[in-house]
Amino acid sequence: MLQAHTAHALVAALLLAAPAAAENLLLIPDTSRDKIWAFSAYDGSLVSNNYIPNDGRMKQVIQVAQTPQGTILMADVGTDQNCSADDAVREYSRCGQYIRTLAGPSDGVCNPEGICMAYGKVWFIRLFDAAFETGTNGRNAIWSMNYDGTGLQEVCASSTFGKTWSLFPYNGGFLVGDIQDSNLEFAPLNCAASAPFYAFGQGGVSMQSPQQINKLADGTVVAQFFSGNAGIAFFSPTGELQGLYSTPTGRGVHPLGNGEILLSGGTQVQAYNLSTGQLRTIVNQVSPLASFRWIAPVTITPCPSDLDCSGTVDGADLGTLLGNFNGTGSGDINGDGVVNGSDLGVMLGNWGPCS
Ligand SMILES: [Ca+2]
Ligand SMILES: [Ca+2]
Ligand SMILES: [Ca+2]
Ligand SMILES: [Ca+2]
Repeated sequence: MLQAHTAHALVAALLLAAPAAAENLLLIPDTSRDKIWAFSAYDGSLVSNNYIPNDGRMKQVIQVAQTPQGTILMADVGTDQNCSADDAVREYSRCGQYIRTLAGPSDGVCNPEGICMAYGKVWFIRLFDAAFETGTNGRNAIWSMNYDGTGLQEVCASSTFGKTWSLFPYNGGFLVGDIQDSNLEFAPLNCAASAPFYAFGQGGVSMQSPQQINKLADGTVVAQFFSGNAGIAFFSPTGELQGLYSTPTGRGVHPLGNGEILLSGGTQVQAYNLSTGQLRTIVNQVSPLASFRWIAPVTITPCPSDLDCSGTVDGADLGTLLGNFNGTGSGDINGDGVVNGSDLGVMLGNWGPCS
């Protein structure tokens, strides 16, 4: 039978075990250091410059996307635009631990980059670059798979996909950035009527190498362009160019909760203020050099009792806690320096799936 003070501690811990608030973050790969940075989804402030550390697997992660079960998928084009073993879509836990590889060259998937969740599945671009990739029958295409990696298939390979790069779900299909002709193209899921959403040169400007595409709350489509008239471009919902603002970033674009727009690329992460037209620098990481890619939202539900980050508080976590009981280390959930009944109470209060 529990002693009174232990039972008291258990009750207190159970009362404290209410789930912590979920954290909304924006994750940006840094392909210079091969790690993932995290920023506040509200105002873009830096949360961590090493949110998912370099694990030796990441070679050139362009974009991440979060599955409904909370894991993080990384689209990695590998060391170059050739098709090699380090090209992959990999799955990581919400704690940033590698879980498994879901797609790679043995599946016909080379140079995966733009990745997103839409229409109940995972979607990504498979880039074919004739200058690099030889000896395969690959082509530029949109691929999909289920959240668990099953059902992997090429869905759409339009003849107008010159050299596809970015992917954004839009109007029942996708907007696709083509870095060969610098068009933004709309492709319905069956590719039946793939056509320019915005064709290069319209409006008398010459934005080239379209990168991330996104949408603002009012329906305005935004895209970053990396060369030519580089910067952030604004489009009506039907693709008329409405504005162009030169930026030093040219890669990622994502709306912030405070009404600003987060921009990424090169060594910088900046916020663009639509009202004032001003850029606010959040990070300019020159030494060691950063190379920021695209911006993806994630919601991280804290689950400190899930000691092994499996997504569930279960017997494995309990075993670790009991193994360290009256000592230190994994299982000190409340951080008071000792693993004891208080931590056990918290764990029992969190028992089951994390979210
Ligand atoms: Ca590659
Ligand atoms: Ca095209
Ligand atoms: Ca666990
Ligand atoms: Ca403790």
